Amino acid sequence: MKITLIQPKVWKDNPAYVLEPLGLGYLASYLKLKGYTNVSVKLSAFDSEKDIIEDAAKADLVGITVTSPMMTHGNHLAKEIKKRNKNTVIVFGGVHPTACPDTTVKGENIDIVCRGEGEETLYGIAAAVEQNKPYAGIAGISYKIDGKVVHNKTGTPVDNLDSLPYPDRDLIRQTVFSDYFLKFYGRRAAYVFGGRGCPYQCTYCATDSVWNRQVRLRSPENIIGEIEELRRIYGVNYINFADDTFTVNKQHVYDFCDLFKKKKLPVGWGCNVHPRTADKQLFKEMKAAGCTEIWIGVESGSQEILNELKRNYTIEEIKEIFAFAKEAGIKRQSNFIVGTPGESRETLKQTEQLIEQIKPDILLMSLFVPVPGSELYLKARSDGYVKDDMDWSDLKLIHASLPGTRFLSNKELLNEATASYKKMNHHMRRRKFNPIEIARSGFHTLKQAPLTDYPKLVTKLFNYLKRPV
Ligand code: B12
Ligand code: SF4
Repeated sequence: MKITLIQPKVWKDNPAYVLEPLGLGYLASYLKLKGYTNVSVKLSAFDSEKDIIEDAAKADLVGITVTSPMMTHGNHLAKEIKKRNKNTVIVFGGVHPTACPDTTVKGENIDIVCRGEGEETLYGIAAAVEQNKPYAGIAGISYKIDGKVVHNKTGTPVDNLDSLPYPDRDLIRQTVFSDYFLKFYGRRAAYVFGGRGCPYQCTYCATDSVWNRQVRLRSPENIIGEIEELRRIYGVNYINFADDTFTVNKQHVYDFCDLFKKKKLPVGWGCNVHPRTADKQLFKEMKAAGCTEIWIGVESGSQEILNELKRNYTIEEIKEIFAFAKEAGIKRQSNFIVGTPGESRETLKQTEQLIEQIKPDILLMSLFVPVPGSELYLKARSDGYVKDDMDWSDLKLIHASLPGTRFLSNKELLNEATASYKKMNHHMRRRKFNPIEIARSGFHTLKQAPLTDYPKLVTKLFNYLKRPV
């Protein structure tokens, strides 16, 4: 039985912006564990469309992973595959189909939608396809019988994450992605998912549609085993934890740091932190165990907006957490969303003020988009601003098709946001040529890199310094 798994492109005019598809890596290794060894993974970022379609058309089962902006290309691939082989069973999975199972499965070239976690579900589908059995007993899927959509009962999330095999890194081409990180960020990095589920309920976030709010964590031994493998086989020297909130359970982080230190792994790491889940002591431990940077979704400098987004912290807590991380010597990346429904000139000003006060080391600002799976998406849909079957590939970081906020028209919002970004970027540029910071970060990178990576790192440094400011 041949199975092909595919990662489509993201946006129409910007096909990149994908990283290693961990989800497909998990699905592939789980299928192999269960005896389905003829599995290939095709990545639109690297494989030609012809190659992907031809390979998939020879498969008995095709699995396509999609976030919302991948839907357009995912649908296109499904159509081309079905044109060549109408008997191939095509399954869509990932956050978009999970959030919008009805509209997704109505697509004429999609046979099944997987809702939520996919390992056990895809295995169930593979067994049914192989034995030509009905899909009735497979939990977590939606499909059609005589054109009518049927939703089977919801699947049970994997309780013991340590029972899952590590993602198949060869099939998802870890080396290529790690090389990309080395070229652009000076370190051979890989994504690792240390736990599933987030207890918070931020209104702009879609993550709980796949993972729900119940947090499940892999043991420190299991996570570190994966990191050792990444180091040994792929030469990885930096881990980006993709967990929604790596610090969700402090004791777990302490245990992880203890083991990391005992193993003396020459690997750095970074993770997402929710301000309510960390403190001074935790940051010190994390730093001692190799954490070099944290990413904090601050989102806004306005307390009203934070409350409206159900962010669950105060501006004071933000300031405190940034100060703690600085004291521990951890780089702080702050993410802000501009243009959520309550945004006004005043709240934008408050955001600028907060940025000046917390002085993040890396600043990211993006424009609000109500993504499927989030509470704000449901609101925008009931207000008629977005439709389930709209062309999601039009949604970009800076995009102009939304109606604006309660206080600013779309045009005003874009003008204000652009001005604000320029101002803030200027603040970041002032920090960019701080020689102490350059020396510190250069030393850190060299400490973690194998000697063979040194030439590339020197070229990277020159390019960085040459870049116009
Ligand atoms: C890492 C990450 C990224 C990386 C790229 C990841 C990649 N592989 O390309 C970067 C930083 C580039 C990124 C960018 C963006 N991201 Co992002 N990202 C994530 C994050 C944090 C982790 C993804 C991950 O690795 N998960 C781990 C794997 C194991 O899970 P998985 O892929 O979902 O797979 C499981 C199931 O979904 C299912 N499954 C998945 N595919 C399939 C296929 C089949 C056939 C089956 C049966 C099952 C199945 O089974 C898998 C195993 O259980 C998630 C949040 C989250 N916690 O998931 C957001 C998330 C996916 N991102 C999101 C968004 C909005 C974006 C951006 C649009 C942001 C922006 N405005 O630029 C872009 C879009 C780029 C893109 N690739 O789609 C949203 C998606 C919402 C939506 N409706 O699409 C999420 C959910 C974040 C959120 N809080 O809302 N992202
Ligand atoms: S934004 Fe972060 S903290 Fe909030 S629900 Fe999503 S993953 Fe959890």
